[in-house]
Amino acid sequence: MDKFLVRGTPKLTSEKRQHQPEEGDGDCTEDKDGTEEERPRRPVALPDEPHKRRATPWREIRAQGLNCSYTILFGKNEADRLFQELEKEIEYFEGEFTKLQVFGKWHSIPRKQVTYGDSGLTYTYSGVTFSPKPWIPVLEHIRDKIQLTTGHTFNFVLINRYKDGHDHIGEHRDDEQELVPRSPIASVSLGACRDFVFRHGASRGKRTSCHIEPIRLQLEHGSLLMMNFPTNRYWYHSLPIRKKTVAPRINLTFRKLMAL
Ligand SMILES: O=C(O)CCC(=O)C(=O)O
Repeated sequence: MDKFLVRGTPKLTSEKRQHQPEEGDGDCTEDKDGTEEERPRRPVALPDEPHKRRATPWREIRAQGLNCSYTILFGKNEADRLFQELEKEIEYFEGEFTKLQVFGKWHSIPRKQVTYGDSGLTYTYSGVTFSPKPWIPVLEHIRDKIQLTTGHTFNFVLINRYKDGHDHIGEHRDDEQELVPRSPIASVSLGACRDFVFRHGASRGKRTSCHIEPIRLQLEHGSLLMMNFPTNRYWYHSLPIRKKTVAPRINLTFRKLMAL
């Protein structure tokens, strides 16, 4: 899953993830592309502030082969509290698990990463197999809120921490063989608002077979982005470098894995 292209590398062969830094004018200022409609839908998200208890509307994001939904899952106070608790409780991988192999060379990943989940599961990408750490209360709380809100269940979470706008993740699809086929991926963002870009597989690289506009989103503090099937079959996503961002961000992608 997680492979990135080092600047100047001429050609990708087996890579699924590419690091393609894109420098924007600033954070969370770009226009949104793609088809979107705003309407209340089946899951009912209740903000944590009692005086604001009402369903948060979902934004439906649609394009050819892309099916995503976006909402604010946690109000500011709750999101602040969760961010602080994650900062205190999460123990990120160290040593060999902080490196990726690309073209036979090892590179440090430009962020911190860790996995938590049900025991017995494993997740392999870039040739490294990760065993999740056992669930802790703050992660169970976030997972349970997503499950209640969406009706989907999750047994694994990949956590990425970006210390500032220099940390990033390259273009990739979440298409590992361990994922339950057609299961959605639930992406919760806490901390700095960052740009997030979807690019259709047919529109990547120099020799593109067609031109499909990328879709740019801003992932806000407390937000939930549901990446539904078949999004990850056709679209790559990335969190580009944004040098003006100085604040940290934590992203949690909840997934449903099969025990292989
Ligand atoms: O930080 C993000 O929003 C993206 C994380 C991501 O792409 C992933 O976990 O696969």
